[in-house]
Amino acid sequence: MRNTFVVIVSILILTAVNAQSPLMTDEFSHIPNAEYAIVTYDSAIKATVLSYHYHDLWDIDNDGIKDVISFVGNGAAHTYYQFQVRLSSSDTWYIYPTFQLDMPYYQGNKNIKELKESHPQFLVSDFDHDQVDEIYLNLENPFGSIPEELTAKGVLSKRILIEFENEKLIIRDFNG
Ligand SMILES: [Ca+2]
Ligand SMILES: [Ca+2]
Repeated sequence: MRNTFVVIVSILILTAVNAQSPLMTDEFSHIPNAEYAIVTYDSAIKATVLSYHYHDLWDIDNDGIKDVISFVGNGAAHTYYQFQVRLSSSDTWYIYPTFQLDMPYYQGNKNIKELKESHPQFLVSDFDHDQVDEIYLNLENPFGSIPEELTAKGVLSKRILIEFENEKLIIRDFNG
């Protein structure tokens, strides 16, 4: 009985590892930020899905432990990626279905002039110089949008900052 259990657990672990294996297909061998890319198979849409999982770079909630910023692909030919973030302080995924980008690549710091242009779409930096990083997203594309509840709170542009403040994530217009 115990052996059966071990075999089942081993199969489950192998399945999990295969599902999360980085870049095993030629199709994804030359993509940007490949070290953070994850390829999974989504049986619901019968497609290979590419996602980005930035897990060791930033501490958004300032608790001394790195948080995870993910962009989960939709598996389409022109892939759009949904933004989500897991904060270590709450161990919770915060998922934003309308925050979609087609180029969720981290390209290092950019100055304000570069940010005024259409790229990058994603950046993490300490914009307000309080020693804690904020997340910048540029959602100016056909699939990215601001949900009505945020528009009602005054988020009027598609270039936004996401920051941890008073124990929660705050979203506001980027005024660079
Ligand atoms: Ca953290
Ligand atoms: Ca800051």
